[in-house]
Amino acid sequence: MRKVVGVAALLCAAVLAGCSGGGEGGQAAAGDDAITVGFSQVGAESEWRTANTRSVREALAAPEFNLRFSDAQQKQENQIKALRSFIAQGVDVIAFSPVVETGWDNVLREAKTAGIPVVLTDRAVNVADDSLYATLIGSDFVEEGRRAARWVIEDSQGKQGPIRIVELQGTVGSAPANDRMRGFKEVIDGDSRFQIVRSQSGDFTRARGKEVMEAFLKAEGDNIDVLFAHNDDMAIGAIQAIEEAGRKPGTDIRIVSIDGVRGAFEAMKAGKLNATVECNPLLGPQLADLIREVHAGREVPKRVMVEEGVFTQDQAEAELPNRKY
Ligand code: GYE
Repeated sequence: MRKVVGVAALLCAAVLAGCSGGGEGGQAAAGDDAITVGFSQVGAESEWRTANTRSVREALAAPEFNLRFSDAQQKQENQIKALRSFIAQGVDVIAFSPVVETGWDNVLREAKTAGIPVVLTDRAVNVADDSLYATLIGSDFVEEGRRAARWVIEDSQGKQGPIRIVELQGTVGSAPANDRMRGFKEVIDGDSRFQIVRSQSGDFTRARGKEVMEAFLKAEGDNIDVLFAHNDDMAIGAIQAIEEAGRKPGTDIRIVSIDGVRGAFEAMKAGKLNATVECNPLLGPQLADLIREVHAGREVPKRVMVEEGVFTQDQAEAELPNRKY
């Protein structure tokens, strides 16, 4: 690995806009037998992602690791470029959080041919051949969608239908958007009072969440009872849109979202968000363990799940000081 470091640094500078090493100012340098990891992150679209990046950087630190970090800015083409660059650099292990599920077969085959194991983190891929990656560490997004729907049903006890729901989807084609939508619908479809009247992507960002909610409000007027947002950031953007439209978020429109970031707990404390389903971004330590294992050539489980729960307004104040993201 040592010999290719010069080339790697060059490639890094030339090919990857967001590429940076792990050893930033004042930190220890990577040791001689450090594991060189190429990590391609989705972007910086949400509070969840920021916490996830921090956790990964901390866990894959020098001297044990030599981290090459690249930010894809939510674009698959950037990620494919980054992965090809990591292959050219001859990194020991590639880890990445795929922006979308499909379109990975070719580049993953290239990694396999080069003998570089791939660890998926956070989001899944849809490939014909499962042996193209070693393992996936991440949350059960389908279950998160089900949990959000179960909360809506519980919250609507004694209410008569029709109960009109709008849905803010995550990034189109991403595993969390596909799975959360599926899990939510599966449970909601079991109760005939509910109708999902609008469902559109807000790309997991506050700005888009606000814009799309504005469009929903324009189209549906006062006929929206519930908002289900695939992440907290979009819910927070939507809360602003609802307030600007002169309605009361959390009261006139009941809101459930996913992640459990600090901003969601603050919004719950203020009575504007009703519930958040936890999705833990602090995957760094478990990711580091899996990287150690695959690098040592040991067998790892194909799927590693993250444990998480659901929080409501009445728990927000007590739970807030415990939140680590
Ligand atoms: O829920 C959202 C982020 O992939 C689980 O991506 C992650 C999702 C998370 O942008 O906030």
